[in-house]
Amino acid sequence: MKGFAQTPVSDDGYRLWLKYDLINDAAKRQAYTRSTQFVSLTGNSPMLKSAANELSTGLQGLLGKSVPVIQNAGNRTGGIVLNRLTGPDADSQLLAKEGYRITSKNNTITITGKTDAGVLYGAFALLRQMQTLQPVEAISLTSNPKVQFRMLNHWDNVDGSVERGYAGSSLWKWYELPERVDPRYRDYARANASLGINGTVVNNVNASARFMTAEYLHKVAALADVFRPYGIRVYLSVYFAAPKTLGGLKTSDPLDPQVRRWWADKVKEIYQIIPDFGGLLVKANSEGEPGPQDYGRTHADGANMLAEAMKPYDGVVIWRAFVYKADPKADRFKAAHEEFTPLDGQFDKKVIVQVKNGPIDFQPREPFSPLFGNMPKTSLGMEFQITQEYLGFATHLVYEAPLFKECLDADTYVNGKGSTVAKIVDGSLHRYSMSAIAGVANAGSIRNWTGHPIAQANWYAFGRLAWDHTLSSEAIAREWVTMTLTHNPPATKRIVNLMLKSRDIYVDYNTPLGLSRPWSGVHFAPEPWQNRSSRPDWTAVYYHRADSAGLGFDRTATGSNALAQYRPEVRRTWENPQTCPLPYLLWFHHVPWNQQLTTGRTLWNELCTRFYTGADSVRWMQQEWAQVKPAVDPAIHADVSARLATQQREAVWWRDAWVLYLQSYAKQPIPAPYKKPDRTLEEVKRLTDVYLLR
Ligand code: GCV
Repeated sequence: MKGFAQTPVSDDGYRLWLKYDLINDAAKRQAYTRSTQFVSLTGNSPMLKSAANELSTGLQGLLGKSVPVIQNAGNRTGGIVLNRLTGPDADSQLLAKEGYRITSKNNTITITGKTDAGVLYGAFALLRQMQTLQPVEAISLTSNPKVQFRMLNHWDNVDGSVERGYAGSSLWKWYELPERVDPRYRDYARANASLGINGTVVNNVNASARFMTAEYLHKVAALADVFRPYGIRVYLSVYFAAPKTLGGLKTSDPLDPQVRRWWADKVKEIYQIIPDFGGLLVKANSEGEPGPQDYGRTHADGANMLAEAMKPYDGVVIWRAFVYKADPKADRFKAAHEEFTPLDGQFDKKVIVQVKNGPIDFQPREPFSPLFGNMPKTSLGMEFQITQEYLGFATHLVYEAPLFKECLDADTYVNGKGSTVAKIVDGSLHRYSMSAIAGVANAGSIRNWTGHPIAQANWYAFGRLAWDHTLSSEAIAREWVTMTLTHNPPATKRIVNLMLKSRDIYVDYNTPLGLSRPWSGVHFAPEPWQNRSSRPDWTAVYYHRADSAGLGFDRTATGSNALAQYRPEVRRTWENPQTCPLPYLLWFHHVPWNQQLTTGRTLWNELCTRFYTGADSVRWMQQEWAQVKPAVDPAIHADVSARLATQQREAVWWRDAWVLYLQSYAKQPIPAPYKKPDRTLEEVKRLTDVYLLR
């Protein structure tokens, strides 16, 4: 490849997308310098100080000169003015609470916000403009967040482990807190603030009651102190049975007056220790966690009890809708809808019900959850998973923005065409009083935060979409690559293209045509044959339903009829195998092996084509990545190359596992031009067994 001007220096990935390396283009630097002689702020607010310091540090790096922070520049021109509005102003009309406006006049750039947080987000937006080499002379940029609560959910445990975490251990060092505050906490906050993330749940939803003790609340308070100047509030996951286990009560029944008192006192204590505490997140009656149903009460009873305790404070209760029972006859797909829609209208105003994007569990591709659109009287929040539980951990390169967008852009038709999931989540369609979007974090203690260097882009993409779900996957990828990996245009184009294709490639070798695999012993290795567990919905065969007739889960009226949970416009398209989009086909239909699909191939041939082209495409990814070597830092390049080699090997493993296993039902040869795997099903199983060993 020609035209690489950069001399890469070794990069450990720690700085994420906030690298602030010197801009090589001297003309650009000069243009930026004209309006960055100083950063001016008025007053002493910690958030404005964060904004000013970030600008000063960022510009020093980008422009190679020091940029002083001054108090109240008055009439001085040639710098950046942080303008926190204190009264009505022409710009107030344009701005939401946390929005910002960036304008330029007489070589002076003004960043206006109605709140300190708005100014802080504007500061990061201006830096982003320069990091991506956009002109700023005539800048006029107004941006408001579309969603109110933009949060990370950490599934981090008291012992430092992270459930479904693949990037080292927890960022939070509970045994050192509150006295020792790792400097990394601040960088975590900076990274989130740069995206507009304004909340973080620091502990796992499979929660320990320990977080409700004064001992731990003081540790959490130390984190809150670091996050506050970056506009981030802390939230805690709740162990619903804490009144019993911690409070020594006989029950945790949400209608019991003593239990209610216990929670009211506990919440009061929390706010005494953390005055701007964000709220409580609850996983109840799900996967063995305690909850209100243990006492014959509903999810609404449980959530409303906590809402009552929160009433005196500016905080919320986030109640998860991820529930399913071990009923051998039930379809897990339908569970959340069945349990929650009858409760619509019963939740307190302070409650947000947080719904996973799909009806099952963060699969590589799922249709949108039928709860979206069916709870008009309850503020529904979105839960995405950034950490790659089902997307190859931290070894497979999968850029998730297309997955997030596919769900957000899906049309529920609930109020006619254009009733997208995004419009439900941002609250506009049903006029929700609150809106929320959460991402299960992929950050851990590994130096580069996410293990796979490209997985940083998933954190980035989540944050950018949480702020503005109309951004395109491509635009976000381009921004991230430019800020993080290279300024070289041909290399950027190549990497962005690779990222955009990566999710479909993964789906092709992992779960094509709407296959799913929610449970296997390790959540890592292929195990489509897995048919034994304590409950049926924790087996693989429950989901794919392969038999001698065909493959897939019949969710039409002849099967579980889960499709009835969707609006007729959606249902009609999906219930007919001829019109059902191929990516969702096996989610809804048990399709005969010899059924001809819209591609002109039979199901069996199409499956083989997908598995083989998917696995082959990883080789293409390797080749593309090799091409950008001169434009990317050598350490990062080598890291991604090595992970791609693992991905290639494992993609073939997934392919072989599925085709050999399914072949035992389809009883057909692997179609030309594909070669049959050079190992047997038994050999593939033995490899999986390795990962099942304790
Ligand atoms: C935190 C899946 C994951 C669990 C996770 C659960 C949830 O089942 O495998 O690790 O538990 O989802 O979202 O609650």
